[in-house]
Amino acid sequence: MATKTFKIPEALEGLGSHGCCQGCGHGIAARIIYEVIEEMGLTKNCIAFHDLACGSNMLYAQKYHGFSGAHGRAIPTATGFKRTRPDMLVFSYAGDGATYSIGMQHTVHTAMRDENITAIVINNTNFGMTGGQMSPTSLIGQKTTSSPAGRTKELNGNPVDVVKLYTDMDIAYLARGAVDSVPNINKTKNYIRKAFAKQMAGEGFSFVEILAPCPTNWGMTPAQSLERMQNEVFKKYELGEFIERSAK
Ligand SMILES: Cc1ncc(C[n+]2csc(CCOP(=O)(O)OP(=O)(O)O)c2C)c(N)n1
Ligand code: SF4
Repeated sequence: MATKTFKIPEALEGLGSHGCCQGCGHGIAARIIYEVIEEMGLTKNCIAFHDLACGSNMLYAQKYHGFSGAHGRAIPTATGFKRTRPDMLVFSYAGDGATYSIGMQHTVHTAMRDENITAIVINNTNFGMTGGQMSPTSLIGQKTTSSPAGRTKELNGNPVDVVKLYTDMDIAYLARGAVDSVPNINKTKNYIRKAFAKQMAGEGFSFVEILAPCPTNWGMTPAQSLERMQNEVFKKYELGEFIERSAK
C-alpha cells in the first residue's frame, strides 16, 4: 500500500503545542495555512496578524513573524502593515466573534476599499476564548452561555452570513471552507492558496472563512462536534467559492 509522509511545515517545526483544546479547529487551520505558505516559498516573507482570542495561541507555535493586536482589530492592523510592506504576504487570523461583532466595521470597510490583504476567519459559531457566549454566527436555537434557552431572532437577531453580506462587494476572492474532514481540509487549503496568490499578484482583498469545531464550549466530544458541523452548521453556512475575480 502506498504511503505518504507529511512533513511539519518549517514555520511550526520544533516548537511546543499551540495549547488549544483537544479537537479544536484552530490547530488544523494553522497547519494548512503554514503548509501553503511554505509551498509558496513565502515562510520568511510573511506576517500573521492574530486577533486576541483562541487563535492567538498559534503565536506560541509558529517561528516566523506574527503579531497579536487588540481584539477585533486584526484586519485593520494587517492593512496598515501591508501598506508599508507591500512585498510581504500579510494576513489576519481571527474568530467569528472578532470579525462579525466588535470588528464588523473593519470587515465591511476593508472589503469596500478592496485592500490587498487576506483575511482568514475561523467561524466556530461562538466566542471561544471567553467561555462560549453567543456570537453573530451562533445558529437560531443554539444554546450558549449567554443564550441558555437558545438563540431567537426576536431576542438576539439573526445570524450573519459573510457570503451573503459580501454579495455585492467588488473584492478579489471569497470562499468558505471547513476543517471537519480530509476532503474539506484539502479544499480549504486550496482556497487559502488562491487567496494568498491573489494578494501576492496585487489583485485586492481576499477573504476565506473556515468553519471549525469548538468542542469545549459546545459541550461535545471532538467527534460529536464534527457531526454537529455536518448536521447543523453546514445547513446554514454554505461551503464553496463565491467570488473569484479575474486579474485586472
Ligand atoms: C476590546 C476587547 N473586547 C473584548 C475582549 C474579550 N474577548 C477576548 S476573546 C473574545 C471573543 C473570542 O471569540 P472569537 O473572536 O470568535 O474567537 P475564538 O476564541 O472563538 O477563536 C472576547 C469577547 C477583549 N479581549 N478585548
Ligand atoms: S475554547 Fe474552543 S476555540 Fe478555544 S481552544 Fe478550546 S476548542 Fe478551540
